Amino acid sequence: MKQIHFKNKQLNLSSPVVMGILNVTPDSFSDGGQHNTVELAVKHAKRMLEEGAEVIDIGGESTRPGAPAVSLEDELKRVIPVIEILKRECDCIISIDTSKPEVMKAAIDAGADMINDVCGLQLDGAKEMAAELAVPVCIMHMQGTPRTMQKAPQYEDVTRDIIRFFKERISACLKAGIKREMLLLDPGFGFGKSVSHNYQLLATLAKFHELELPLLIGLSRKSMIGAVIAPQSDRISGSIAGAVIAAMHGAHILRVHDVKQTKEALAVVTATLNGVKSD
Ligand code: 7PJ
Repeated sequence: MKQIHFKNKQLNLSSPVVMGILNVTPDSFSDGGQHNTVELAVKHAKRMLEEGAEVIDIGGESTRPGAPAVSLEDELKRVIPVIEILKRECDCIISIDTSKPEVMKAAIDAGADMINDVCGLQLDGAKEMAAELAVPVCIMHMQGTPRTMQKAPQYEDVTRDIIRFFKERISACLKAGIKREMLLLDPGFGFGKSVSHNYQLLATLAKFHELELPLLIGLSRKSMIGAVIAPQSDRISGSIAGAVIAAMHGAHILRVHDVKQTKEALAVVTATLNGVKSD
């Protein structure tokens, strides 16, 4: 049975798990003020936990295409108070969505359980910090940087190219002292990929199982969903379809905004996968 071991908790991956997205950026909770932002963020996290999220992924840096960089100080100011309160008040797994080694350390010290790095531990000092912190860490693939990634993404074969990238990152991480069982992989939907790359990736997701590591998938409300439905759609049903397809291909953790709807859809996936097992 596949499990992720945190410092003082475990996560069972025998059926797909929901990670709720908690963006702690001034624009995500519209009224701006610092105290209010923290309070509303905590409230939103608690709601996602009630709806069945098992992991809360806290991010203080917008990685949307073209988004401005956030200073270390601002990122810390946004995420650390939220982590401290959730740690104290909730029994959940807290993931810190960051690429900066200083934020990784401060977040884990404040009570976060795992690291989610969209830069795949490629910034200076990041893999060494992850090794020192010795917590589970998700390595995501991105072609280019958030500022440039959507310009002209190019692959020979998107899935094979990303598998090759993961093999290289896995060995760099092992060399830096990270244990293999601490690693999770994410192909990074929307990060330096055209709509067609994203759907090729989704269709062939099961190929990533050759790496024998847990797969985390995020496609919630992304432009790949918007691209194939009416432009004014809220993208919720499309995102759920994406989560269901990913889970049917064996994705272990689904990173989503709409926890309640995704949980219901995944209950049907789990029942189906159990049906396959007992056939
Ligand atoms: C992802 C992420 C993703 C992981 C973001 C958004 C953009 N982390 N952080 N995977 N996306 N691991 O949510 O639209 O796909 S930020």
